[in-house]
Amino acid sequence: MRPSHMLRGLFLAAGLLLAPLIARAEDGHDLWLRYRPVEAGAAGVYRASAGTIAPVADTPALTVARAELERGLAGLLGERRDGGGEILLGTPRSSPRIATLNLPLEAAGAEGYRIRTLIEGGRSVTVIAANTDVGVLHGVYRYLALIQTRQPIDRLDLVDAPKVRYRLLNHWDNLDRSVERGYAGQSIWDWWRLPDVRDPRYVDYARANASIGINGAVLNNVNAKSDSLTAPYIAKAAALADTFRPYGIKVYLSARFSSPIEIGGLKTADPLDPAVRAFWKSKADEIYKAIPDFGGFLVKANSEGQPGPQDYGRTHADGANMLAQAVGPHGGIVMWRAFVYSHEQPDDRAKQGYSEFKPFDGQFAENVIVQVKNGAIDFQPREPFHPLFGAMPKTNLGMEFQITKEYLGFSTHLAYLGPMWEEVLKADTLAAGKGSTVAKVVDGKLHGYSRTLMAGVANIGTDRNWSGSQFDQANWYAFGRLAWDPEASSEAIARDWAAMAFSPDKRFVGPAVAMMMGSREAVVDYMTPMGLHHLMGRSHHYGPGPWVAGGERADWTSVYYHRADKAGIGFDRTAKGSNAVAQYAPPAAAGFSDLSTVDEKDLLWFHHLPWGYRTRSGRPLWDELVGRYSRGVKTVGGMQATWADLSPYVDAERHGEVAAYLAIQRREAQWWRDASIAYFQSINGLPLPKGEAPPPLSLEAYEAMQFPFAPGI
Ligand code: GCW
Repeated sequence: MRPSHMLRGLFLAAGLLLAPLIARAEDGHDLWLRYRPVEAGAAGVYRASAGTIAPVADTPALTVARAELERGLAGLLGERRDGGGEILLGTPRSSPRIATLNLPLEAAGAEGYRIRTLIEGGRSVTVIAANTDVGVLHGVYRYLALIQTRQPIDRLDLVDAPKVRYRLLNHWDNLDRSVERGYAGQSIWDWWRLPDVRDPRYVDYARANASIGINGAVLNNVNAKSDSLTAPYIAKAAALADTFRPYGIKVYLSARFSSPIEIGGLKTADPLDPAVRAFWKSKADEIYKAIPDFGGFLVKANSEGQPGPQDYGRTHADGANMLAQAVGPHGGIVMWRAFVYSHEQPDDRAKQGYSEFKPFDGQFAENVIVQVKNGAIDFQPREPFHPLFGAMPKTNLGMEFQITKEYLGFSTHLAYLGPMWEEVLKADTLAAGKGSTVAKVVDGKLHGYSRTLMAGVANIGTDRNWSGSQFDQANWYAFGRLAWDPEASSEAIARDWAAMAFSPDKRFVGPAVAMMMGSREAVVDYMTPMGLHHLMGRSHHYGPGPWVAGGERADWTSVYYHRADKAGIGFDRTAKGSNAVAQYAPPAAAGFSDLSTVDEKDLLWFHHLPWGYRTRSGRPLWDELVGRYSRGVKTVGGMQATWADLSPYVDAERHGEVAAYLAIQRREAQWWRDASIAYFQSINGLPLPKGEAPPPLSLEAYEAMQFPFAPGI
């Protein structure tokens, strides 16, 4: 044997011996698709039914479905699985065997699946069947998730289908690879090297999305550049579309409304001008030539300085319908954002979206979806549901959530957003009687919408762990699951994620999920308790800035929102104040207006109250606020302790990373508490409640802190 061979042999032998002892280093790159081996004790049972995979028809989606199944089973159960079971996947059209089974597949719809165990000649055959190839792929991911979360798979009979038709990520990614409000590195879209170079990450991105049912991606920032609609960029988008297609994911683009001027050589972008309409029609035709299944356009118009139809005295409906007419013949849609507010408008900013859109209910084309943020201001740690939900029965309304944590501590604070989204989706608009939940608006049941949409502003970037932190992956995951089923439980989703991303061991999942479920409320407590909102540092939104005042526009300041003075605090949105409550259905408005019925979590969103106002705890408002700030900090301390205890179940790399982030969060939670208290105390002159520590620094010291390099702008 040559010495080099001998050495290699030695290393191999040593490696084999040590392998079981050394947990594989992990960096989170595999997301929830880690497919690590099932414990020896349980693996046998799984191997008995998850055996060989029958051949599939040679279509792109079925090919990736089979490959994913093989990859997942090989990881979970090993390459050799000769327990006798067989897995059969396909559609009645692609598989004669499945066709003869005559499985009821109506409930699987166009993207769902049915999984059923049959016994054929004494051996188990697991059938993963669907009406479409991509439905089969979704079924494969569900099947793998059952094993990943250690559910039984030997007697399956389940059927599932998405309740929402368009389940989209919105990337606020710029063409120079910076990401607006991105905290996970640069954009994963390497626009410069596309279309020639197709980063393998694009495939993993598609796999991750398909595994949770996301079926579309808006590639570029809503603050859009017209360049995205030029031929070279269409070709780049087409390369991504080609990569995503087998996974059932379509590409969409944000369209800048003034493109006819910037790249079309026209003098106007007036939506009623025939030349402008012709521009958009031919632009759509050009895109569909390169991307036959192009999804459509997302538009931010007449908002925060973006161009729009109002520049020409036209309406949102005029603008949206023009684009809808251009993509309609190709099957495309237009998502028109309702996030609008204007500095010329002195009215409460919370009212402006409703005021601008409600009058046009029924005037939008059938293939337009008005995309509404969950709350009326802007992705705050807590907002009451947006008053447009329930108020536009004749207009398709879609939900826009923000997965990236612009206002919840960027990627260094652990905040699981599932409960926040669930809270909004479960909120009852009372628009058509009790049970008119936001979820039922969004899934179309309440008003019979022809098209339904859930969009999430992505938290994905070039960081190895994709989302900037390990736990922020859970927000991507939860968004997909809730888009599929807006009535799902965020806690059940957290359990699945924790089991797949870390460990299915109950001793891990229980405490980890408890920590996740309380994490968003902790952020609310230490940043903006009891209905306070928009108190973050100016423009970068990093850290506390309750003192922010002056500057370009009032509704970009904190004092506009908290309205604190010597006498009290809070934004009066009742009939005595801005009367924003009147935008809700009357019973909901009454509930918010009445101090005896409004939930204390929304108290200062709707009411301006004296510092001595008696809260439900019996404490005066000021004491209650201080108590909640402190409680938030304490909760983070508890999260640190929980995480420390979980080290036996987590690889050292990820455990260390999460611990380091929690230390940042603990420090910043304390900073939030201290700076907020210092500021409000300077306004009300009140003493701190007994036992509450005074802020260690002066208010001036907090105010003087500058963060010129905060990420995400
Ligand atoms: O919250 C604000 C953000 C902007 C964003 C805007 C929007 C894309 O601070 O960065 O712009 O919302 O949703 O359009």
